[in-house]
Amino acid sequence: MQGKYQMMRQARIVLVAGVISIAAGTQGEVSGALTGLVGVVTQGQGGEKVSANSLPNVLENCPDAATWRNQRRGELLNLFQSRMYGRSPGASTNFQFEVTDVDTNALGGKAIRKQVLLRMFGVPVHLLVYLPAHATNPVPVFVIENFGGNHSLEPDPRIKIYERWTVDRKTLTGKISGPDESTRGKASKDWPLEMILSRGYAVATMPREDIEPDFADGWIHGIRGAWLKQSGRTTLAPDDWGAIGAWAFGLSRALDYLETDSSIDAKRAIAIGHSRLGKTALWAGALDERFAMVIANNSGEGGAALARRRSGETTALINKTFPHWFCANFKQYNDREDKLPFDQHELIALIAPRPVYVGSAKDDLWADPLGEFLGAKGAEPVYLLLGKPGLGVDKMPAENHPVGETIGYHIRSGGHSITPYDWKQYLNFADRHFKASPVNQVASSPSH
Ligand code: GTR
Repeated sequence: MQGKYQMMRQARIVLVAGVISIAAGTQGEVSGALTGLVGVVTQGQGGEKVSANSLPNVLENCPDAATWRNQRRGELLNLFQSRMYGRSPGASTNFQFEVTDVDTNALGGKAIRKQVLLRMFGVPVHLLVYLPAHATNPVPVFVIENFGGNHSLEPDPRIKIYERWTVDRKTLTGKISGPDESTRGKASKDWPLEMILSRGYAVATMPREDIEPDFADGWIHGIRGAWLKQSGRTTLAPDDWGAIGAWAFGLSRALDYLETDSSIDAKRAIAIGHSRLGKTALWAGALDERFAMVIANNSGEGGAALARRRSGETTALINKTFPHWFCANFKQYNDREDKLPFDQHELIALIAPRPVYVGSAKDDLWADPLGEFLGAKGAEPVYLLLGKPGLGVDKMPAENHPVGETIGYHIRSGGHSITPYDWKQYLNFADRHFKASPVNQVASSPSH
């Protein structure tokens, strides 16, 4: 899908207005003191000028930290809920969990692996947790949803395998298939578990399709459908949660479980995700302040990338292909991004003062790397207001040169994926903020 955008010219942003604004030439040159993004003009697909807009001021009527905390943050959160991601139920009372399997000799003795059955509004969600085997203290944890099922992380036959909802990419309809043994370990290159565990972190992951299958009518079969039924209703309201809201809810419920696990330090929980699940991680971090850190890898449109740039995927395109991701109200902004009462820098700002990291990839033009950088940069005024350093640079960094302080950013060479390089930067960033100590691993013979 990305191919047809490969020819897209690098977007240009030029200063339009504002006391403190951003000016950019090509991707790689973003300059200007930035304590508030005020105006942008974008050039988009084909290089023609597509819009001249004002980027909403994240600190509108917000002179100090107390006003941010007591008023502005709530205003913005409410706007994102009512216009974009929809309103999710609060912490669910209809939530249970059961630890169904513990293996103290996973990954050749390097890991403890737990399988936990979560139930959200009665819907079963399978959580897989890897912990470093030899940690002496509770460890920080990456909480992340996966695309391929838990069994895709690793070829270990003891990871439970289930029937799963899969989506036909052409018709965008779903069907239940499997369990498919041939897909065991198929995504292992995206999951450098040994590296993560040896750095002293746990990983807790679950398939997104357990929470909601990823197609237009998928919600009927997931937690939104179960919740609606239990609320005694049959149709979703225009501001009810979309699939991203449901997946974000799933991350929070996983954290509910992790808070009960004494090997985990749930005060150092990181919401992380790739692509649509990077959008999910940002939304989860905005809603649930228990997440001490948020990482969005290649999250693009509806994630870290500024919508007003209309570069790569646009609001109309995302709503057309994935009508279930956002609430129905969001469709009002198809081709009308300038009418949105917010932009994505304000989503990232909702995570402040907690550390947040935005990861881009050079060839991932569909996700608009410069838009992702500007989203991260645009959140900086709130970090500064709250007494934290933000991104700390004004220029888009060179490829494979991570930058940032409380807001981290890199643009990796290559395309749309989450790679060991990305994970390494996220671990370095987490180490810096959490000061985790690496775990001494004891090598032993493989357990499978
Ligand atoms: C694309 C979609 C993007 C991104 C990606 C993914 O098809 O247009 O917004 O989320 O999928 O999740 O891999």
